[in-house]
Amino acid sequence: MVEYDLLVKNGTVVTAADTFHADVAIRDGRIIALLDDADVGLADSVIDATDRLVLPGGIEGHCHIDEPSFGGAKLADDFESGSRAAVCGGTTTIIPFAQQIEGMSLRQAVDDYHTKAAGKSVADYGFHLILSDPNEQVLGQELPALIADGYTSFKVYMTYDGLRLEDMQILDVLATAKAHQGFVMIHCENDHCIRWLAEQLERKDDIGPERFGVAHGPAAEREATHRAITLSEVVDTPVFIVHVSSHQAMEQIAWARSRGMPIHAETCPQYLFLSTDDFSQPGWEGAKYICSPPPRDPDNPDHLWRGIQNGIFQLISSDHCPYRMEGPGGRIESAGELHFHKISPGLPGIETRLPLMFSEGVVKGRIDLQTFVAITATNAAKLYGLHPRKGTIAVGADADLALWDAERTVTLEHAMLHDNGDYTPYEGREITGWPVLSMVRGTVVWNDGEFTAPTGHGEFLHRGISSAVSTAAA
Ligand code: DUC
Ligand code: ZN
Ligand code: ZN
Repeated sequence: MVEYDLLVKNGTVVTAADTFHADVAIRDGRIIALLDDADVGLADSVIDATDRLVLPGGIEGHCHIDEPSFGGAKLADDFESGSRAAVCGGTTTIIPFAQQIEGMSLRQAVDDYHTKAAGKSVADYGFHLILSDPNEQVLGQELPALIADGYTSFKVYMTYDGLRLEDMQILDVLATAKAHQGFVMIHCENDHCIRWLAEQLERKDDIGPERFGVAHGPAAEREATHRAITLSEVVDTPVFIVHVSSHQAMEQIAWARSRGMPIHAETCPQYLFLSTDDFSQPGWEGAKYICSPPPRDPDNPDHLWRGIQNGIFQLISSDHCPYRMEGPGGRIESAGELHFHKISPGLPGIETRLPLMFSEGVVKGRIDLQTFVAITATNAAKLYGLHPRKGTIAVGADADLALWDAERTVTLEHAMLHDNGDYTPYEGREITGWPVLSMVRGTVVWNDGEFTAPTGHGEFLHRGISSAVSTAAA
């Protein structure tokens, strides 16, 4: 008699709480038992996970896929290439953004992204919304209805033309979030400081890529982070600070958390592994590292690692925003000149997020396996309303698994990755530990070099209320 569709046998299961030996029994896409020594005769098929770590598939809570351009260049990934890159890197759920263009209804934005993703994503997916035009109709009707439909988180920007909201508007968004149990993510950079600093540099014709880090300096991020905390306090509702790059901004978050304020935050691999040294390389090479906010001084990563160890950051996200450098729609063509503010900002990273964090975090002893799972999967599931269905290995959860070879060493090259960009900022890095198999709802989608599921295997996820919001209300 067959009881299991699939048995993952002899692996070492790792969750945000424990590490233990167990066989994972799967039926109808869900985990139905964790067993000591399961009978292979009861399974339709068996994966031998001897010498493998069995982790919950990663959840990518911050990525830009098939979005309109940030500053001219065309984003390289659609839902097919972006989700393929995700699953090859051990990530099985992605939550990209559905961006509202000014003047467009939010519902229209969401419908457009459904069209972009359907039949293409191999990973399961939800959408955060980007609110660029929070008018009365949007805040009074569309947003509450969309929250009720499972779009429970939304991003607002303090900078970027066409996206930037004034503080009054952010307060209105926060008030709507509070009333309807939404969760607000904020891009924190002081727009006036950036523009003023950029103008000073332009006047001196001092416009090389490394000047991006001056115009988008840490003071602008620190001030805006503190302002976001203040806006959250005024409305009395939680916020999530996205892509924290500097220890100065992190210190604001630590300050708020030490006072019990419901401020949550992420940082990204680019702020842990890159620095101003990278975008100070000559010519277009430096342009490859421009993202907003930018990587900081070489001593900054040590501070951020301490923030991870101390729980100031709940998530590590990639902020995957890939461009090609070369060719039509690439960064070089769209910028036209080597000018720090004409180069579209954003870095690829959806596939390298987990291997980099495993190698530099777990293998180098900075974090333990439980923390690794928490900051790359479980906490995202909780904060974005997907737990306990996603982000853990437990009876009843979706069988979204990543099998890791903790010993495998790999030298990163863009040629081995699967996004549609034309470079990786991490070219040549030595990595120890590699995800060798990914499974989405019990279907193996990637098996050590081979795609094994049809394009479009991924399903849309209606998400519940963020744990940040439900615990703040308690
Ligand atoms: N930062 C980037 O670098 N790119 C896209 C969006 C963002 O906030
Ligand atoms: Zn942002
Ligand atoms: Zn982003």
